Amino acid sequence: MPHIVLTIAGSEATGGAGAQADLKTFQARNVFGIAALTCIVSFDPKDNWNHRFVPIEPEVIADQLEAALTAYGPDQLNTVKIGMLGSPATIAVVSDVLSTRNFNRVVLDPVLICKGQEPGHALDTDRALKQQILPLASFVTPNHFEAIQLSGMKDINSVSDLTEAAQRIHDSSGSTVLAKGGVRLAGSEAVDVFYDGTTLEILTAPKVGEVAVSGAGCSLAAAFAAEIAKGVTPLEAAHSAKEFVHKSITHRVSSHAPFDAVWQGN
Ligand code: PXL
Repeated sequence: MPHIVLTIAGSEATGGAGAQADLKTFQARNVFGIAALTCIVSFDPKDNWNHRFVPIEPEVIADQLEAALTAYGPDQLNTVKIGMLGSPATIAVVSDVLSTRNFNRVVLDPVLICKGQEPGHALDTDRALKQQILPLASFVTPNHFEAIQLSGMKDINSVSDLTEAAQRIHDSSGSTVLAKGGVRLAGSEAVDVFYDGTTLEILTAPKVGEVAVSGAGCSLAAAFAAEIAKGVTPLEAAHSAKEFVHKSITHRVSSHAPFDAVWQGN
């Protein structure tokens, strides 16, 4: 029997990011992936590929989670990855459901702002995510922008800044942090920082170009979730997720969209 991992995430119709990236990653890492959708994101080719964002009704999110959590009991399903939630109403329902089951492993990819959302609305969403979801997370995987938001730092310009952000986020949330530098920090290496309160590890892989590839962050968090579901230690999971995403970026897929998408296959 494979290990089972649930993703609670949005759909991104070009297939690079969101639930599609999570499910492909789960398959590639040999775990049985299931998904509850929180929103539908459709990039708009007529408007500079900005995000069109439609939330799914909270009751429909609750229905999906009821189906998934009833089908798979706590003995089978104890790892969940959370991606884009996108609205305070969605956050409230996900937080309620998460509190009803003692998931040992909640991996929060704290997708904060989606282009195309109202700024005021996005601020409410950020606040709700910090207040209601972050306290339930055992692991949090912020990207550069999210690490700034969650740590309260002014900016992150170096590996030591990213390290400080990871430490601050750990200290305020209690979660193990895997902070993703991606292409945002200068230099030839893509650097991530792992910090669990005791172990601090700088993970590196050569950058594959200087342009962000869609789905890299989602796939890193999903691969990390798949590995810990199998019982791998968090630090080992971070290393193997990093290697997996490096490979997935190397095999990226280009399209008529102005960004490439990671490919988790060969
Ligand atoms: O990469 C962040 C992300 C997560 N989830 C969904 C998205 C995006 C970015 O486009 O659309 C659904």
